[in-house]
Amino acid sequence: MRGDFLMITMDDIIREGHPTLRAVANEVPIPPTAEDVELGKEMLQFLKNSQDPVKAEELNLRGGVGLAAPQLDISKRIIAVHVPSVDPEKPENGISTVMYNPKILSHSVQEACLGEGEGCLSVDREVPGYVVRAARITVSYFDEKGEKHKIRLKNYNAIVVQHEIDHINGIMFYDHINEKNPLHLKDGVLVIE
Ligand code: N9Y
Ligand code: NI
Repeated sequence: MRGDFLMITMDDIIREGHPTLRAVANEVPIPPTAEDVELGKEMLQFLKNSQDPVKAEELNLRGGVGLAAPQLDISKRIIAVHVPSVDPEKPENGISTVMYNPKILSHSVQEACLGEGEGCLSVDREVPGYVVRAARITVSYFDEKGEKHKIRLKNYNAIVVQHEIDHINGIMFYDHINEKNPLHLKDGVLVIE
């Protein structure tokens, strides 16, 4: 446990092989405790720092769009996502938030994957292959005030949130890759470039 909070860096992130990454994380009390609120803030700040070229270089951070508490060896159902919109005219296309006890309520039949495959800050190797997920999801979560939200996400935002919710369920991205043929894609899977 991190008693008082230091800035999160790459040294805080556990790597594959660590059992916490394979555990199902525990729900957190709602409203979140002061400690969990602080943790969420630090997780989001880490993502912002990691995407700031100057800070990322100074702190030696690998750029990331999402982080889940289990990656810090904290087995709690807390995730942070920071995906700035690519279109400055439409900031609402991005997503930047901390979610407590997030839950996928429903998902599309349509599937999607990133054309580049996926990586993970807890995985220090390239794992080639398509990570096929739902193209759209409806997610409920609680914010730092204990208020409940229900949102629909699609495409890249949906992929990121599914990657993070997988972490709180002990699932790694490569669990979704077709073992025999990593680059095989069924018809109808949307490829996000
Ligand atoms: C951090 C992962 C989460 C994403 C991987 C695929 C979907 C969610 C992460 C490893 C290195 C690259 C990095 C990344 C990025 C992308 C666009 C813009 C800026 C959380 N993680 N990455 N994975 N960076 N940066 O493991 O962000 O995609 O659980
Ligand atoms: Ni990850």
